[in-house]
Amino acid sequence: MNSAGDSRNRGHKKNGGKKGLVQKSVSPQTSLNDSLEGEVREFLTDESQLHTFDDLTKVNPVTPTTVLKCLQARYSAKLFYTQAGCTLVALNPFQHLPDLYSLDMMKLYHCAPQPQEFKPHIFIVAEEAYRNIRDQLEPLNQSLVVSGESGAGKTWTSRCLMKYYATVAASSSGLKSQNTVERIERRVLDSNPIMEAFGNACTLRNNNSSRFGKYIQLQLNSGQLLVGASVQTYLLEKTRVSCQPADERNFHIFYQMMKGATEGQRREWEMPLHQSFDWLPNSEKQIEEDDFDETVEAMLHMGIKAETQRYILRILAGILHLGNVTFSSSGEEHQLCQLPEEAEESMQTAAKLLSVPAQEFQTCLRVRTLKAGKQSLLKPCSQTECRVRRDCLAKTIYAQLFEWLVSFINSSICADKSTWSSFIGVLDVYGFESFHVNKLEQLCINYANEKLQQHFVAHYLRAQQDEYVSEGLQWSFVKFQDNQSCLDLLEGSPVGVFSLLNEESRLNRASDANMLRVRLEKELSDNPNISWDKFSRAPHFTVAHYAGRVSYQIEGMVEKNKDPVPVELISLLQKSDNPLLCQIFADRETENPTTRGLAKVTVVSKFKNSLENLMSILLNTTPHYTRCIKPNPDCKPLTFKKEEVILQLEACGIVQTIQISAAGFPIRIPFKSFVRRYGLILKHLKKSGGSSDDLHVDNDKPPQQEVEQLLSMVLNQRSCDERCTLVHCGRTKVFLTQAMLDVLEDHRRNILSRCAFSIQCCWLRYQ
Ligand code: AOV
Ligand code: MG
Repeated sequence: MNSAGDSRNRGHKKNGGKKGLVQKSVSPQTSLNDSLEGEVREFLTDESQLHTFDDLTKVNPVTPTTVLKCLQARYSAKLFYTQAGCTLVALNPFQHLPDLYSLDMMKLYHCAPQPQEFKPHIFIVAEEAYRNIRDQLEPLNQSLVVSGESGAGKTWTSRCLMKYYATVAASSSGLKSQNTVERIERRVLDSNPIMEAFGNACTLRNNNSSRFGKYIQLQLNSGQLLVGASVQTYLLEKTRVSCQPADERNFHIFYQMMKGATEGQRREWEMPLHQSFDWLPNSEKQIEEDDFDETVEAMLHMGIKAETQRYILRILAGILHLGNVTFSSSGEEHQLCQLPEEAEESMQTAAKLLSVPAQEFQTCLRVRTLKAGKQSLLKPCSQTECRVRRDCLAKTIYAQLFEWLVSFINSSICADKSTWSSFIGVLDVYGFESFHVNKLEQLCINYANEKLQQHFVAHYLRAQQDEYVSEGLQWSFVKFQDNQSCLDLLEGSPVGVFSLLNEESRLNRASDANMLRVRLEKELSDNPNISWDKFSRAPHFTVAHYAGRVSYQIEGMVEKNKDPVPVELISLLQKSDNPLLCQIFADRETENPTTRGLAKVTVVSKFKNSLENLMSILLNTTPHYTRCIKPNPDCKPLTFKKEEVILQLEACGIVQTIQISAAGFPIRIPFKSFVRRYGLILKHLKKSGGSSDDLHVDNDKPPQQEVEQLLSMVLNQRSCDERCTLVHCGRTKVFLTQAMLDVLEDHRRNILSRCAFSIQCCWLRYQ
């Protein structure tokens, strides 16, 4: 494992991007934690000072309790950001803090020679990534990974990062006023309200919950100015269009239309005020995201013309009317399901708004075409089948429209490859989910989190240990959880949850849920990461994730993975007179997927592929991790619930990260550089000790001997055990704690000032 990125990052962090040696931090906290004499780190005794620890690795002892206390004290003191070694912990303030994110604040962090000297802030992370590119450090491209549970502040933080770059790296003009965020910067920022209107919804956990994952790459030219961006999205929760969990809502855009439409639009969409739609529950709830004008304006800025917007909104209105179509059972297997009178009306309106032939529309929803060789057989659908087809139509249209929007946004903001030379990627993906009932979506989301956790562990924790080992250092590490075995369980081939699920999906068997359960139990019986609750009513399997155990419902999983769309529905949409609707389905196959057998791409295989792509991008970039924490489940300002927070700290491995960062030796200096900087201390000590050794530092002596001699003279008052907690010599470099570095720096400074003094005396005497 290459640890260059890690040690480089740490040196860089303390050093404000300058190569060479680490400067003593001048933050107010320094004096509290570091002392030249006596204890290296003070024990946590004075609780009134807890909030002053701006880096959790400096808290001693590092335990979940002390970390928690420290975070709580900081939260009360309105200090929402705290460093945790290489990770930034961001506590959600749940209140508007314009001063904390003002233009002045951006300037402060951007223009500071060493932004790390200021209080921890998301702008430090942003600036660090930006300076890494400026200083051409490898790997050049940067990834800002923002994680945390639902409502913790990932999307908010991602937006904040984008705004920072759109301001400090604005190609249109400098840091003169807020209005300078124009043109490309403006369009990049406008992608947010559009994607949030279509991809976010009000859930029990978050009024503005992202129902898709997002990775945005901000493209910088050689002058480090923002010249464009590209967006990649993951797994939109399209089931929400036709089925909203209790007390939750559909995607924001539908409510925005309902609340913000003009009279003319209402007439066109046949949507009088207070019309009720089955797929628009909880529309009485007022949330600030219900801002239609903002979405419309952002779409205009993005280059989506008024006419195209009209097509988009007609499609959405059509979907809403489709939701009011109900079917009554015919009672007879060979008879068509009937539509109640109101449903008939809704069906007509939906057909009109989707601009598809009404008769064919009705038939498609109620009749299945079975292909037997060259012959087609028509079979009336049962009431349930009709509903499934209706929902499927809505979900397919919505998902395809979302995909079209994302590619439109990309075409509008992506710069030509020849014009940009580096990028900063911002990753905002759904956090770990564990609900009462967990389905295929949760399995995919939690799998993504396992992958990210592995990346994090590999990059920061394992990299540290590996470097110690390769340098021959004996150091006992806190145990960290490696989640490879869970990943093997999920993605293992040929036997793993996903491969078995895919196989069952391709086999197209009748009782697939049962078959899947039988196969999982049989083929994964030895795996300690999976278990079965024999007594639960519906079949489940439970996975031991790094963040906790989650039970997944097997019923419906195979069907969801197949994600079948009846070909008749696709052909219908291709006949639409709505040019946009027609266009977005133009390339879709109308061949029956069952006849194409194994070639069918499943939901899981598609998701796995896009995740693999993402992981390979992350592996080739310098990562920066921000962990967002939700201090209370009710989204209330200034409320800190310890139980909630500790679970999140454990789930993201923060405590372990802090322990490793604090227990280890974060500063590493190659022997030669070490001698170059501190050689004069050795010379001085030899001289003052009356050593008969040659007083000048011997350049032919191997630098390691030089280093060891120097350290033993500097630390001659300390016991062997004590020395081991301060410094170690590896094969090629010295590993130090911050405290040891401070000792050396002070020695060096004293000697230099004494030299300067004697030179001055000589000079005076000479005069
Ligand atoms: P999420 O992205 O992590 O959840 P959000 O970024 O949507 O969470 O944050 C939830 C809410 O918390 C926001 O709507 C803001 O009101 C508030 N918030 C978060 N960070 C800040 C901040 N730094 N300052 C002020 N308010 C903040 V989800 O998308 O649900 O996983 O799927
Ligand atoms: Mg979000």
